[in-house]
Amino acid sequence: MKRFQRGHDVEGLLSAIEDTGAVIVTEFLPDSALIQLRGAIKGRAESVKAGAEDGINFWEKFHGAQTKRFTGIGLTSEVFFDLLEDDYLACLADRLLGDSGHQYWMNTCQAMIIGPGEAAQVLHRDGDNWSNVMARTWPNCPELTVSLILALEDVDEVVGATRVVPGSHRWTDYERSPEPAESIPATLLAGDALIYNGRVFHGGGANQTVDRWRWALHLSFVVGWLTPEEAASQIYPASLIEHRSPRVKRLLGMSSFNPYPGRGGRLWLKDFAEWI
Ligand SMILES: O=C(O)CCC(=O)C(=O)O
Repeated sequence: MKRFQRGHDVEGLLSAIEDTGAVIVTEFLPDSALIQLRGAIKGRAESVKAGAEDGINFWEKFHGAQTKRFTGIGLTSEVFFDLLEDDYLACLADRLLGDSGHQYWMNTCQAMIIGPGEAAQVLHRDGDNWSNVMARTWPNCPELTVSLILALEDVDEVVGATRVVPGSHRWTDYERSPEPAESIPATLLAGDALIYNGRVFHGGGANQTVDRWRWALHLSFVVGWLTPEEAASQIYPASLIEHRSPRVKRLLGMSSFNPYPGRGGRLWLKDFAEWI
């Protein structure tokens, strides 16, 4: 996987993502923001139990019994909003999800804190959240989603670095499943970010330690004509959002979707009218 310093031209990043499916951006988040975000997430993690509690076996396994996850990151850290406004990430997402006239939602922002002894997550494609679109249009499906994993502390292979199967976004056979040995770890220093498209196989790595947690934050975007994973407009109170930029409002589902200049209908309307 190629590594680029933050600020490297977006064309270079795009061509690496096109080639491999993923790229690492070093020093993605400045130290001051990193310290603030890490503190907020560690504080909240103290009251979160490891494991999914919905009683659905698949999700318990997918999220990991020893792993802590939570969303609503903007309820505890203002850095969340800075990330939504981040010019560099916006530029990349605009290009990757450009088919939707640059209108996309935040898909989800969640802490992914892999605990000691956790097994490797199943390798999967994030685009399979919308598998009907993926399966029916593969291998020519539009880019539906783009994801970022930000290291809040250094992340090495033994603590559970995300594993990526390079080039798997270009496999012609949609049904082909990767062997674990085809994956490589995305090791990150605190503040670095792994950015990957919705078609590449990847998954959280096994945490082989007995006492270290893998501290990371996931942030992803999805095209505006699909339903995001996190119901942001139900999580964030209007008072926290209404004074923010049109971009943040749109990302969090607090304004309409208009496909212009693309084709298609306006969506997420109020009495047939667009709103913001
Ligand atoms: O934790 C990770 O490194 C990846 C997690 C992931 O890909 C997911 O849950 O969709």
